[in-house]
Amino acid sequence: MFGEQKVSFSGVQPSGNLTIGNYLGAIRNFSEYSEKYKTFYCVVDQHAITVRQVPADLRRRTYETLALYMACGLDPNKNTLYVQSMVHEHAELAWILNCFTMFGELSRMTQFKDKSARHADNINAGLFTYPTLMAADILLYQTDVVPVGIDQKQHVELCRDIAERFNQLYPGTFTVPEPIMAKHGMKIMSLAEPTKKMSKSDENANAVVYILDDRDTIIRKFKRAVTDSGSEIRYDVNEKPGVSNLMTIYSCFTGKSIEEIEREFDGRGYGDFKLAVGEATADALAPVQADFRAYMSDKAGLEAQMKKGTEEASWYACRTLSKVAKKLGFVQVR
Ligand code: ATP
Ligand code: LTN
Repeated sequence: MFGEQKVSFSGVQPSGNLTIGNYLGAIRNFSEYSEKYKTFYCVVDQHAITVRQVPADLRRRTYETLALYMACGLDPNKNTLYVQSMVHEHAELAWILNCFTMFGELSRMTQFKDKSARHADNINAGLFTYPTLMAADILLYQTDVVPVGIDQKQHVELCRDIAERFNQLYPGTFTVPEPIMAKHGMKIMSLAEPTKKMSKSDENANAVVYILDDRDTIIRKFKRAVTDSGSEIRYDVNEKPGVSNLMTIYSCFTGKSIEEIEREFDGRGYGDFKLAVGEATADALAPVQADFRAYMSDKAGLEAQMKKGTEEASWYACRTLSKVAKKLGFVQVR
């Protein structure tokens, strides 16, 4: 809560091409709060450098992520859209929170364990303390809700623990946030290995549908998607993880319930079904792609939005950081 206003905050890393997992699990749900909440949606470029990035790619993807936010329906006049590294309070609060986060807590984070296994040559301290930067992002804005995919739930729970610990020592400092997950779509699985999360950093491009893939590519990827033995279109995550994942995607893009989908494809084969999923996905993404291209063709417009968002976010961030500094006993003479 900032004053009387409830707050929603979330972030996406500009670390690769965004997938339909990012879209259905996170970005699409951001706009749900635009009317009633004060909303902050950040391009978290400082998180992205925990693994090596090519500077030109990071820069381009930062613009692209902001353009995608807007193309996915986030109106910059109703939502504060900005870039993390342009608001220096994030890194400052992260340092402070590092001093209130336990080594053991960070060691238990599954994303750290996964990423350090995948990047064994670069297990840097940033990768380890990543959740405290994420906690700083969230707590700076006195956030009530954090719309995320299920893979981020553990980080938001750690953020709650940090906030509660801090509040116990310095009462009334932070709002304790809650993770909010889409009912369906909180974990879209890989098309090649449907027991694994669809991830933008997957090396197999056929396992992943990107928001910006063209229609033919989308349809081809779904045609090739791994399905299960048998031929029935039935939702059963344990027995039929491939088909169940496709049903979730189809449900998210068409608004049809799982029961309606089972009825629609009763007696029909996987071929028909996969084509329908591909077409529904391509149809739903087409307007997002068109808007994305329009926003990307106006770099000055994007920069103006970044500037506006930075100014708005900085005002809130500065308020919280100076409250924290006062509570801690830092001298502030200005
Ligand atoms: P990486 O593969 O590099 O770890 P990522 O694809 O997980 O990245 P992030 O930028 O870390 O992408 O995530 C942005 C948001 O998208 C987060 O809220 C995350 O939970 C959500 N998200 C990512 N992948 C999926 C998925 N497969 N299903 C649902 N939500 C997802
Ligand atoms: N850690 C998240 C991205 C992220 C985020 C946040 C999400 C950084 N800061 C604050 C919600 C709130 C990820 O890897 N997907």
